[in-house]
Amino acid sequence: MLKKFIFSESGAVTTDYVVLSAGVVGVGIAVLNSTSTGIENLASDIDATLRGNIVNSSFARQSYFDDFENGAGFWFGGVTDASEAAYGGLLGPYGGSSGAEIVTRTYDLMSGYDAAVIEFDLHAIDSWDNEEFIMFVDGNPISSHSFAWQSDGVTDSWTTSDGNYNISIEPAGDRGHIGYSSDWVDQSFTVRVEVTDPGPSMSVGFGSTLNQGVADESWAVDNVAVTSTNDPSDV
Ligand SMILES: [Ca+2]
Ligand SMILES: [Ca+2]
Ligand SMILES: [Ca+2]
Repeated sequence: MLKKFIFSESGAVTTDYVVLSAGVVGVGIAVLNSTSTGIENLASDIDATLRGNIVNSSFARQSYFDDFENGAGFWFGGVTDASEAAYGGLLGPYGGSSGAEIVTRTYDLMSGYDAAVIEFDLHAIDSWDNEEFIMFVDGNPISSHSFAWQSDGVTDSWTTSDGNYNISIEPAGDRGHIGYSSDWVDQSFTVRVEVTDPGPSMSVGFGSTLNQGVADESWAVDNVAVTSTNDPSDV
């Protein structure tokens, strides 16, 4: 199998081989990152290329993007599902985690940028009763937002007083059944977080205080974009 990939001259099959080997190469890159600053940038570039998810790299900005149409990628604790046509592939659905961070991804941010922008779609699915969806950056909760099945929009919220985070959340449509349990209505939101001075790497994660079964109430995220930039207003 492997031999066949290596000797193939087909671009499509070669891509398959790269995807196949990316996990193995990643182990080596992790070691390089921890031992050599000089090699780190090169290792990071190769790593990101193998992941295939730097979608826009220029002097102005660098972006990572996950649409979860082909699995959870480098999300630790990641599960994906594509069983609901209206949602497509998404990270989740997840039930409660007692407020703890249940899924996270660490991003290597290119040097030379003093800000980062995190953007994603949030789906509040089925019978929410004012439980909290919690966002984490570098392992620390930076915000929580509550939803209720019988109410449109956000029903309660908390955001950190740390001035390095500027958080916004907007409904992406009216509340109504979109997917999963047809007994309960759902609502989607567009979330944006501007981070000042994120440092050379930044982890982004999520959790919730949902307290019933995942088939009864859940959350999922999709289209997660993380962009290094000097001008968040341009992202
Ligand atoms: Ca998707
Ligand atoms: Ca539903
Ligand atoms: Ca509940």
